[in-house]
Amino acid sequence: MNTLFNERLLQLEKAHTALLTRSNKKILPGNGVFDRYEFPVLTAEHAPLFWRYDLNPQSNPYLQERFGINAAFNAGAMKYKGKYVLVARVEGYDRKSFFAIAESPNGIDNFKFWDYPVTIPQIEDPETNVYDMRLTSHEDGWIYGIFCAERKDPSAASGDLSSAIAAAGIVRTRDMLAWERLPDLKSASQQRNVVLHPEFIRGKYALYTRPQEGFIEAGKGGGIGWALIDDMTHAQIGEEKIINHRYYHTIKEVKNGEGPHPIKTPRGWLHLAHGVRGCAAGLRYVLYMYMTSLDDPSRMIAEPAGYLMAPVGEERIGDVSNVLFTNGWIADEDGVVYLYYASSDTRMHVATSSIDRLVDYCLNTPSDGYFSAASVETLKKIIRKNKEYLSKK
Ligand code: M1P
Repeated sequence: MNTLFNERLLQLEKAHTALLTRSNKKILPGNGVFDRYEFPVLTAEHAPLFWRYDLNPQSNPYLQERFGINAAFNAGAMKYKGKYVLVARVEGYDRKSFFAIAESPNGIDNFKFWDYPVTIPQIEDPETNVYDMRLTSHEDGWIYGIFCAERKDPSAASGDLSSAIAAAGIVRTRDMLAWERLPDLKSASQQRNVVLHPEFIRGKYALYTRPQEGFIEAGKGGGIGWALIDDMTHAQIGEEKIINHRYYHTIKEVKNGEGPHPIKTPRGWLHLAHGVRGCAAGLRYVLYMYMTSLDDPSRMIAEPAGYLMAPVGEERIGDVSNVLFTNGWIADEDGVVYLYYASSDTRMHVATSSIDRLVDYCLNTPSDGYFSAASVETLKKIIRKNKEYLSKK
């Protein structure tokens, strides 16, 4: 009998069960737009013990970890068979990411990984790394997953082992178990953060894109793009226009990218995105929102100034610190919105809101005046309105 093995296993099981069954609590009073929760919803430690350990005392007498999980973040999300499902970017100690599905009965806690990770079929030119899947249950009947497929830059100088090329990989499924691989999106530029709109637009598929000049830099990319595609089985970008621009001295001056696909509301499409700016500490990633028109989802109708969410507390720290990133949200039938976001490329969190609250936020939050003087005027207007109201009370 291997006492060391058995004792360690008991301890590991106890800690794992406690983590997976921990209830999550809303942090109140919040800011009226959304509510954060006390605990992250998915972390590296949520990975099943039978992924990380060889559980046979004969072949693993010290009960050592054999397959370390470094992080679980940037998850696509959808409601599937009544469960809140995340398709997370899980990263091993070997730096490779893969996709794994975790589900929860209520969307805010008790997330549990399915037994096996997702098998993404390889294409002729296999990618080195995959990440950041956006899920779209399209009106054509398929569930699509669009992700970043990263390959070593074939034109990198000898000795340069970092330069890479980002392309949009595409898979589709009907049951979340078997995934059919389609050819990568053909695009004149590199692409990351590509998202499929859930409805046909004039009989075509519509993609939110993020043209970029290099692997890291968006450069002259301009912002979040929009392109209509004839056939998802041979997706190719022809005309691409920028629908959400970047501007000097804003939260998205360096780059931005669509988050999950937009949510349809009676007042327009609600969009969630990330914006990036530079500072002395490096890049700072925050989440922001905008709205587009119901009759033309590529036409902006509202954009509040600045960010919706920026990293706070523990969210600020991780493998890539000062980052919030999102590629998944779920709008329930009762109007509650579960906004899933990752912090610092390390862990997943949830915030909840509602369609009505988010529409109110988008339509009634002042937009960016692009100058300090304009911000002062906006603030003075709010103060005067409050003073007037309060004096009459
Ligand atoms: O490290 C922060 C994020 O960087 C990239 O996002 P973007 O393409 O906008 O720069 C992605 O690699 C993303 O996965 C990562 O979270």
